[in-house]
Amino acid sequence: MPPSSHQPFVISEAVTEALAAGRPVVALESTIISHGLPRPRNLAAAQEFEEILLSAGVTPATIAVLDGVPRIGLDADGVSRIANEDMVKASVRDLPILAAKKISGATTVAATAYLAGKAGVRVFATGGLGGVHRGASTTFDESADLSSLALAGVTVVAAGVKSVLDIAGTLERLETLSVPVLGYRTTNFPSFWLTESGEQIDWSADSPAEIAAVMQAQDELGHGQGIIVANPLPIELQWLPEEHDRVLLEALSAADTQGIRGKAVTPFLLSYIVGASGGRSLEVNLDIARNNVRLAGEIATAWSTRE
Ligand code: PSU
Ligand code: MN
Repeated sequence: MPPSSHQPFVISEAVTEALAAGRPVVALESTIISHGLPRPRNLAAAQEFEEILLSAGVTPATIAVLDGVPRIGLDADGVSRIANEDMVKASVRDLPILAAKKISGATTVAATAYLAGKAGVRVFATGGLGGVHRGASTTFDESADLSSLALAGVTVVAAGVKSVLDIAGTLERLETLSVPVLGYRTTNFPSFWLTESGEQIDWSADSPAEIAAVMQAQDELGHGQGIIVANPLPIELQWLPEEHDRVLLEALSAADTQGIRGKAVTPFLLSYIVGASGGRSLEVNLDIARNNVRLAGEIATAWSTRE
């Protein structure tokens, strides 16, 4: 391919048109589909997340690397590829390697936020963010999601960080990285499968319009980094806390015994927890993601119709 026609990443036609017309667009990540949810539910979930947005008049931009090319907005075939192919889990640092080798990868929150920011997609929905792992003071295991959000001008809706992590440590790092954290109608930071972690945060927002106003103010101040909207699952939908705590400890101990390290840790824990909870954690995980996709759609709509 001659250099002049080479594109480092491709924005789908639907997303290009929506952005050009100032219509709402929401980015969706693909690691949750490829590594976070089991087959075949993952494909149904990926399609459902897009449907939720479409029916709210919002253009979905699912993001993944296909054959080396980062894509912002996938067609039906692309969505089924991330659900069914054994793709690598791709963070920001993997993007140039995938590009040069022309291989496919499912993008983490870090890589999705980076690519969404490049494309001008301002709102992004996921389940739970990566963060500081328990024991990070010796392993240094901290998700690139945090540092990436500090650089990408994208608002991410997440049910906090997964409770497998060190939540207090993660909040400390977000403070250091100067990433604004807003609870949605709460100052009790959520803990993914559970509505509340008990960790208090400074700020909350009560409406999508208020979040759009924070985005606008951040743009005007010129501090072009991400914003986290911590959106708790309604209490009646949360996982039973006793069961959650029991399965979590079991999963952490299995990861330790089996010597799971690096980027394999999060997928291992999530899939272990699905098995050990008899599928219950999966149902809650799907409710979390739906809840976040819905709110992200509302924020993107408020953003596109702001004064
Ligand atoms: N949230 C989910 N399921 C997931 C993830 C988040 O509900 O599978 C993924 C995201 O892609 C996130 C990644 O970026 O886990 C974090 O992995 P790590 O801790 O290795 O950075
Ligand atoms: Mn890690």
